[in-house]
Parts: sequence; structure tokens; C-alpha cells
Amino acid sequence: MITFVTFHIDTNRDTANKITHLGRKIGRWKHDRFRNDYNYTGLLDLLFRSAEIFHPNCGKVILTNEQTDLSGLTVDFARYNYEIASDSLMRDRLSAQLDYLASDRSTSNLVFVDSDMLINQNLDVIFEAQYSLGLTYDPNPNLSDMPINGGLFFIPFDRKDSAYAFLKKASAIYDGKLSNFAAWWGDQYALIQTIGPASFQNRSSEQLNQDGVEIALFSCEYYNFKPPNHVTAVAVRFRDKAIFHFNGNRKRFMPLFWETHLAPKEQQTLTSYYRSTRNRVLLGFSKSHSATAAFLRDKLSRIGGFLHALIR
Ligand SMILES: [Mn+2]
Repeated sequence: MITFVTFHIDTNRDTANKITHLGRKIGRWKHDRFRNDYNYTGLLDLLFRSAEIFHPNCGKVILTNEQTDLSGLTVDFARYNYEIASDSLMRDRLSAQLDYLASDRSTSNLVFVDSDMLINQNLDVIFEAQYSLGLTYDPNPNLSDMPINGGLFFIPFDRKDSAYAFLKKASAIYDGKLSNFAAWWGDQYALIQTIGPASFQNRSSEQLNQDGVEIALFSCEYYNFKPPNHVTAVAVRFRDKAIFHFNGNRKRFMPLFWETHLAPKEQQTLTSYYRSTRNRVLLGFSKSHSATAAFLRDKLSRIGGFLHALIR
């Protein structure tokens, strides 16, 4: 069994502006900005429903704070409240994850997962290898200073203590010298510093031993896949990817991807098949050489604009 543990708190425009400002200061997000105005309960709902498709009756947990409104969710989940401030969003997330990890005595494997992810496969194979903490890394050179993604941890149920030991160390590094990044990015800086950038760079396999803790490295290419940031990419099923990450402003595509590819797996109804087919045709997926399909493909740019308008 797997328990999917995600994180969300309500934030405001002030937090979004501060995080955007921090991003500009470290040379990221030149044209982009942090947004807190997505329909997060909608995204959390889709995350859990995607997990249910491949892991029926999986555990579903949200780490949050008392003030956050999660009433919009349609699935059952367990709520855990912690002290989480928006000024120290990522630092407090790591603390909450540690507290949850320490309190969880279940025999369920854990997947700590971002709210803007969709599960696209059964993940049991991830837990067949022997390790204490599974992390995903992105080989993109733009991320060479923070190659480990903070949004996804795999923790086998019988290795929670040693995963805890590693994350506790990361948390101490975060508190100690990364306080400028308490709101954002600090978790990812702390993760690579805990591993050691040199150990990571010079590794000879995808398994590292950090002070007795076995760390397994999974490529983001399959396990934490960021789809191309364009609406037409939603036409592609990306069947070989285990987990999607609609990070940044890709979030606007997450409901459309759900409707196009995953909803028909959840509910085999005429409506879900109709919507899926309609979207795939509109997005130019059809390989048909029929005059109708060619006509629709020719109109793609205009229809793409229409879909853009729909998804903000
Ligand atoms: Mn994310």
C-alpha cells in the first residue's frame, strides 16, 4: 500500500509578490511570477483521483495549517495541521513532513508529492529497490545549483527512521544557513547540500550512501516529468512517464490533461470518453488523414487560442 502525502496552505497576494521578488533576486523567473490564485483544491482533488486510478484505496494525506480551507475536495483524505507560515512556506513544509514522518507508524510506503502533480502509472515498482529515501533529480543545466526536486520523496515503510535522519539533517542546514530562502527554494538547496554537490556530480550509480542512509536517485525525465509548457503538449499521453509535475504556470494545463487522458480511466462513461476524444481532436492529436482531421489541424492555432482563453 502507498500513502500519498501532499502539502497545501492558503497564501495571499503578498506572499506571491515576496516569492516573485526573491526569484528575481536570484536570477530566476525573469518573465514569470509566483501565483497563488490557482484553484488549489481542484488540483489537490485531481492529484488524489489520479493516485486512486492506479492505487485504489491508497492513503491520502494533506499537511496544512489550521487556517486553510480544504472544503472543496471531493475525495476522502486525512488532514494534519501544523504551524506553517507563508513567509517560511518551504521551510515549514519540511518541518511538517518530518513531524508527519515521525508520527507515522503504518506499514504503508510513503510518497510525498507536490499539489501540482498527477500520477500516471502504478508506482509499486519504485518500492521494489532497496533504499531509504528516493529523490528525483533534473539534469537541466539551469537547475545545476538545485538538481534535486523538493516536491517528491519516496520512502519505503520499513525505512522511515533512516529517511527521517537524512531529512532532519537537511532541515538543520535549511534553518542554519538558508534562512533567506525560507519561503522558497531553500528545501532544494538544502537537499543537494546534504548529499554533497561533489558526491552527486561524481556518482558512479544512481544509489548514494550518505552517512549510512541509502539514497536512490530517480530521473525527473520519467518520475517527475514536466510536460512541455504549451497547450498542444496536452494532446500527448506520455504513457511512459510515472508522475507528471505541472510546475510553475504549467498548472493551468493540469485540469485539461486530466480530462483528456485520466478521467476516462477513472470513470468509463460516455461523457468522459466524449470529452477526451473532443480534446484530442481539438488539440491536433488525431493522426487521421481524413479531410475533417486535416481541417481541424489547420485550425489548430485558432483553437489553441480558444483553449488558452479557457485555461488562463
Ligand atoms: Mn510543484
